[in-house]
Amino acid sequence: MKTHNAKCTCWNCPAINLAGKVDFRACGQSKEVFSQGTGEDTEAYIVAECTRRPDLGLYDPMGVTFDECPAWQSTPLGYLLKDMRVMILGIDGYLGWTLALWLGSQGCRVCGVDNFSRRDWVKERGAHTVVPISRMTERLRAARDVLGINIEFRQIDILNQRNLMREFIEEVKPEAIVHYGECPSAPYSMIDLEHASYVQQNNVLGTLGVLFMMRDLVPESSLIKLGTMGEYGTPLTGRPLFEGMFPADSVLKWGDREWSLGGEITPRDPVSFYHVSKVQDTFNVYEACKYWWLRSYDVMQGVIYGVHTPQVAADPRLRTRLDIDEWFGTVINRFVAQAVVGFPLTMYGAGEQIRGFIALEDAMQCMTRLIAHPPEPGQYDVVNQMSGYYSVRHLAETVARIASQEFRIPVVIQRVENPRVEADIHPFEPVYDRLPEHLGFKPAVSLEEEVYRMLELLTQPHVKPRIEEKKHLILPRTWWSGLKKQVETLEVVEEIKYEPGVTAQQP
Ligand code: USQ
Repeated sequence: MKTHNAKCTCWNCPAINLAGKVDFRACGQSKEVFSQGTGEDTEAYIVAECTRRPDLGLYDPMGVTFDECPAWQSTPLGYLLKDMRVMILGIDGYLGWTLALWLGSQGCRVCGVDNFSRRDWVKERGAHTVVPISRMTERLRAARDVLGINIEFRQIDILNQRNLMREFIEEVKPEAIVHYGECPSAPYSMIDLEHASYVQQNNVLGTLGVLFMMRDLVPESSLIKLGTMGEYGTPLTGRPLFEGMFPADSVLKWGDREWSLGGEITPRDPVSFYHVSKVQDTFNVYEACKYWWLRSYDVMQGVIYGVHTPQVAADPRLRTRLDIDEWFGTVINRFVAQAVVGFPLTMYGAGEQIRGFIALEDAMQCMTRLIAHPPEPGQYDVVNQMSGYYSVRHLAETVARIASQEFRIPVVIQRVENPRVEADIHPFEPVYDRLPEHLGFKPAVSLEEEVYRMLELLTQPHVKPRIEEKKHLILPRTWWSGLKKQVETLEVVEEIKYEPGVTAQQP
């Protein structure tokens, strides 16, 4: 079977220790230097020692491929290291919990940390997850009883309890660390100075601590760090949004002179103080890879949406959270909830803003493929993780159409004042080739399918009243300008009524 990582070698594998006649943690050294000479006679040679197969002794790290190594096992998502130890930071969140169950069912040994701050932020705003979720102890028990997955959990604050974090990493020696442990909300970071400072400190300094711990304790482990497509902004020139770095053949032209831009980090133009924190992370992670030869994928994820994976749907106690308030609800999740309770869908401004999107289940597939294909020592790499891009108007119309035609819910779409400072009419050309072309990602869920699944869940009697209860938190009141008022309706755009006689069926 041809898989995306079959020909990776021990050079990529986190289960090795590197040794050799060279200061291989110094910056600027490349694989080529070592592959040229592996003999005693050369100045720069490097050897590997396998922590899983110590019987191999010292050997050439490029000599064994994943498809030759018995520690790497073939799965539908590529070769995966047997019982791979994966640590998830932010394991109690929307993505973290979903990934824990997903990876557990792929055979990984999953552990994770969380300080439950997502639950606290949402509570602070007076909101709640509309899909009920269990306490962590209940979640862990259900994972074991229903799915046979044992997850090792520690309640740790990454930023303020660095000693505990250090001890846990030392104890587990994770082979991959997935970092979801940040505050993910642009509007939350724009409430006031206190919230902006909190988000930046929590995110940037929390991550910086993790980088130092990885340097000291698990330098061969890979870091899969959640960034955001919003780091790039929406440049009005229409310049493509490359995957982190300029491609090799790009050129900077000024006057009659030209320079290659290949490999340089592309310009960032974040759209909130939260997005700025992600840009700062980008540079910190990049530097750590350069100084210490850490290995990292910086995942520029589009706006996430959805409720479904086979694991979270397996039992009500395993469900992941779903927020729909102005601070923690992402746009599609909000539109579906609004449709369910007859609240006119809130398109901000012209509704022509375009963003990249990815369904929850597809995001899980991408993360697994990244974990299965660890970067090389020193490799800082970026993927744009999305499966398509749409305007906000297209999303509103899609939700309205499916709700009315399939669920007999009439839907009104409105345009409201845009509380954010963002271009609402702009070009948008994201490049998102690496995951599908190099890592075998095939989106498995269409926008329509996931909206349908969401409507199915959100219309349930144990969910719908929880949306009704928080209806007053739907209209945004956090203005980027600092204004203190609720947004007003600019226009009622469309009213889509269900057609009598149309029966519900899955698209
Ligand atoms: N929007 C509306 N109506 C709404 C909510 C949002 O028109 O009721 C618009 C916003 O103005 C924006 C777009 O929809 O243009 C997306 O907004 P969002 O709230 O869904 O997403 P955003 O604030 O960009 O942040 C979310 C996640 C964040 C992640 C980011 C990916 O909360 O963690 O980094 O998506 S991206 O947008 O690609 O930067």
